[in-house]
Amino acid sequence: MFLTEEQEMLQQMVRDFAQKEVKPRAAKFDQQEFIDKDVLKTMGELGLMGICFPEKYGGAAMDTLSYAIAVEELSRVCASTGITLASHVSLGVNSIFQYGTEEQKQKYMPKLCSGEELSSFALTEPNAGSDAGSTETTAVKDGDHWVINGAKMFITNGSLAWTSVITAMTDKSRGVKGISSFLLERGTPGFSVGNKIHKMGIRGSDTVELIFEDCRVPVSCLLGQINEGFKQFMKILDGGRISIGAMALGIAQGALDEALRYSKERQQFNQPISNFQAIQFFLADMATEIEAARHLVYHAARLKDAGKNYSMQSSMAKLYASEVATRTCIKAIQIHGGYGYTKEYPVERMLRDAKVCEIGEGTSEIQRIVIARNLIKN
Ligand code: COS
Repeated sequence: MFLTEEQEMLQQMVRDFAQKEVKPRAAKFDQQEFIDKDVLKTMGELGLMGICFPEKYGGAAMDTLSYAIAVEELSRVCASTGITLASHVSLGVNSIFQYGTEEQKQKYMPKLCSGEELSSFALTEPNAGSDAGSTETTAVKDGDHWVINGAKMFITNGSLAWTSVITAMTDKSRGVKGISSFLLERGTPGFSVGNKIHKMGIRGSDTVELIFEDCRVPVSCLLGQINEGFKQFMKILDGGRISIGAMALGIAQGALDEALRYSKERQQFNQPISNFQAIQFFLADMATEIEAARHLVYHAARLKDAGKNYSMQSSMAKLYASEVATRTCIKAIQIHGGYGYTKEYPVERMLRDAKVCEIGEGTSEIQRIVIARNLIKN
């Protein structure tokens, strides 16, 4: 779909890597609940961990569309690997790139972009999910330090990350305009990793609680402007939603790949089931919806690259691609019949993985709110 030569080369490179190195181990990652370290290391060597950041910070200086394509190709075979990259790039590293001081960027980005270290982004709390502004974690100023107390929930890459961008209430009287972001390093006293979350899908991806108990950090750990944290992370989420759309798109494409292959191999009534119109209609609908989702995801990425407003389009891309992914996986299982319902075939894992795309980085209902608010305000 109208890619530049550079984007096509990137797509081929990630596809080769994903098919050769990741696909054969995707079921294992799902079962063991972690991704083998060498996969992340190779992703770093391929330039994926800093794909869309400037070379001066160790990035590969590619565009957002290339990044979306990388997430798509990885998620096509293993969504756990796709979301590990997406959380790292869109949320963890991008927060530092967008809001960090030059000193913070110089200190953290090269190791994060090379894949030597991972990053996480900790916004969600036990009592602050869709209502992201009701942050209960607090940061209280004490001389030239901040003292942080609270807990974060469902944090992707949380136990592996060297850097965690966290949000905390710095002025409760100002509501959402009293939230700030901080950049914390692993091992900071008072900052610990809580329970590992055992999930239905994307089980290879690291998801944990983070805990802050009188965690004292110097004022230099503030990320961006004081009390501007809400707007900062809303902008970060706008970009993140493109990558979750890309992840959903990849899962859907992977399910179609499997369904197509199976329908040509599986013989019933003395012929491949792909000869039957019932199966053909499934395949046609799946392919059409995937193509529409791809247009939305790539369009949002292109708007971002062109420096245009893309908030509504990234929500549309995420909303539509996520719902397409779930529908496509259900159809792929139906085409596989009884075998699709077993762990012998990857489509059951793909359905479990797809479901999270309708929940994480803003539920489908939140995306509809963002889209509707944009429509009404314009
Ligand atoms: N970019 C920049 N600023 C934004 C913004 C965006 N995308 N969205 C909101 N803002 C600003 C608003 O303009 C407003 O500032 P002003 O009063 O100065 O205009 C401020 O932020 C508060 O916005 P709003 O009143 O819309 O906040 P709400 O509490 O109503 O929340 C939703 C809005 C529901 C959209 C938001 O809480 C949300 O996205 N929730 C889901 C969070 C999420 O995705 N969690 C999963 C995280 S997984 S990493």
